[in-house]
Amino acid sequence: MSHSPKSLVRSIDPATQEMLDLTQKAGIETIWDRFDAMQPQCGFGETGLCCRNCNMGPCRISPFDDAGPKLGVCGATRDVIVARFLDRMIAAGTAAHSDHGRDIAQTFLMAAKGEATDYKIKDEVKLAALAAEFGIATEGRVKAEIAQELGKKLLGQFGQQEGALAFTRRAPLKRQQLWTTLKIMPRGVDREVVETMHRTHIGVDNDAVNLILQGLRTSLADGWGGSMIGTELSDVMFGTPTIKRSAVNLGVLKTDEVNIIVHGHEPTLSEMIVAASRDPEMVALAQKFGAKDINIAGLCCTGNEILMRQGIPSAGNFIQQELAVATGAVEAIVVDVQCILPSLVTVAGCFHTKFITTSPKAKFTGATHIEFDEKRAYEIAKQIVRAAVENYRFRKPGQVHIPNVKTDCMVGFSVEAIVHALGGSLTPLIDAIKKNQIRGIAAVVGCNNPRTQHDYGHTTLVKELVKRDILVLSTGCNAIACAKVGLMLPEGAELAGQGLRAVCQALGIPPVLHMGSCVDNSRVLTACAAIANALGVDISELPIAAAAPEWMSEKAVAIGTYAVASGIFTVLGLMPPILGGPAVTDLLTNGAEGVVGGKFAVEPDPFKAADLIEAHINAKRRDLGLAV
Ligand code: NFS
Repeated sequence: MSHSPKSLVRSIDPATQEMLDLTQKAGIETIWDRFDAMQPQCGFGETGLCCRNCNMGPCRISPFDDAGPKLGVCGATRDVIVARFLDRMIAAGTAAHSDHGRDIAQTFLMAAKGEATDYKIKDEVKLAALAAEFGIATEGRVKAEIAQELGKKLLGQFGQQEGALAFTRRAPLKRQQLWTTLKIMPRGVDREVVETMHRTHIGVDNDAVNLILQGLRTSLADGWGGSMIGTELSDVMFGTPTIKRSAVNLGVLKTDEVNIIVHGHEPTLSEMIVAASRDPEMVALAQKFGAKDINIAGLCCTGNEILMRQGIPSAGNFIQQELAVATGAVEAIVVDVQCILPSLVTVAGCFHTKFITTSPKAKFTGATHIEFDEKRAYEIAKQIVRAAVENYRFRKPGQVHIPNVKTDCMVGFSVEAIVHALGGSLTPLIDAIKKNQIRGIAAVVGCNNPRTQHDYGHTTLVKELVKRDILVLSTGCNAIACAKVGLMLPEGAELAGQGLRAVCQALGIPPVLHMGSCVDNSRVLTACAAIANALGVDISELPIAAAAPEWMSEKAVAIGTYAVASGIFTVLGLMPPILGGPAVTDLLTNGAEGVVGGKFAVEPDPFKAADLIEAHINAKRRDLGLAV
């Protein structure tokens, strides 16, 4: 099928192109249309030089030395303004991941106490492992007791005021010592976010370097704190992901079934919706209304959570959400928090689709609100599923258009699943790296952004990396992009270089391993720490790198920053709003390496980004005395 030139420019994904043609014809506005309408965007904002932190502003400083005011009204320099704003982005991203982690910890604790009986301790092996890690006695104790103690300990991490976050102990000793020496060891999750908000208030911290150091500390509270707590406890409660098959893209929606899309981030809701959709009473009701069955599809990172654990297909990544609704085949799109476009209310309004919000934290004017309560989780999930099923009869067949585009994928690569696939330890992977079969590892993650062609940066970079024998660990919207082009099938190994291909073929795995949602980037940290510890080196000495080719959210800024603060070279495909602060830009893209062993690079061209990553990996290999 040939698509309009506009659709071809906007995305490389045929399902997206097809739906973009349709929405254009139908006059349904999408994220791309609003992005175009927003041009040209404010140059002060783009360079980070618009400060609205107090009511003497907004202060707009020209990035050029020769024009206009050089200081904010308070006297803040360009670098201070840029550093303050960047810190606030990090704090917001950390807050988002960590509030998710806190919700998981609270649900976990309620489950352990028997107050949220619909949630269970599914993975007792992981519970025992975490108990051992935290010095919790297990002898003669029932799992509920152990879980309660673990839940309390981890929930306590959010409000901890002193010391170090417990999971930082996973990092190599050298790394922990470095964080302590630099005074960037995260003390408590909430404390770091609050302190960042304090220090970026007018007239507090006015030294750009000191501000950035606090930004690093805050991000570490995300990666080694809030996010890691979210991942670990979700695994215990819902099961640690194991390798399984599924499918992605809009073609996973079904013409003859009730389609429910779960969208957002926290598995507490989506897991229950999946369970309720399998309830014989609900299935019978669907059949009564003429549907064959109930089909659940995910979107964004809650989609990744149920994809990894349940094999539930994903309808697409972030930027496809309006298009999923525009298929006219969705009875309900059910959301919790994060990455949910407010415009879904309008798009859903063009169809019979119910847009159901569930979190008291995330209401959307015009949506149907059915508030979720973990203590009555299954009952409410059934209520939501029922609302969707009853809506099936209002579907207008003439409005239904589901692109016949979907791709199979292999997912579920938790650290535990990788270790299992390797026969019980990471040693075979480390040996493959030593032998130069696998040159190194790159974590490619993050969002979509209408600033750049959808999925092009993600898939081109990843293809280039695997071609160069670099194993890719993937999460979030990158994972869905990779799955769409077949990189997450064992056959995807044909695109890999000789060495990586041989390893993948021997193990029957793809060259790109789906490690989960964005919160699950903590799995990448855990894996890197384990490899570094096995080799007796710091994370910054490993032949590894990270990239976020199409990032857009504040969460992505927090993730990129904790990667760098953990010693990982990180390539962004899009420029963050920092160029107005020359000293900050230099610190992040250059000086940081001498301090924390990691730094940022910004490279929109995925081929050049691959060159940067390859060069970095080669340099690290040389330093370790490994062949290049
Ligand atoms: Ni993470 Fe980006 Fe959102 Fe997931 Fe996708 S947009 S920061 S990848 S869904 S959180």
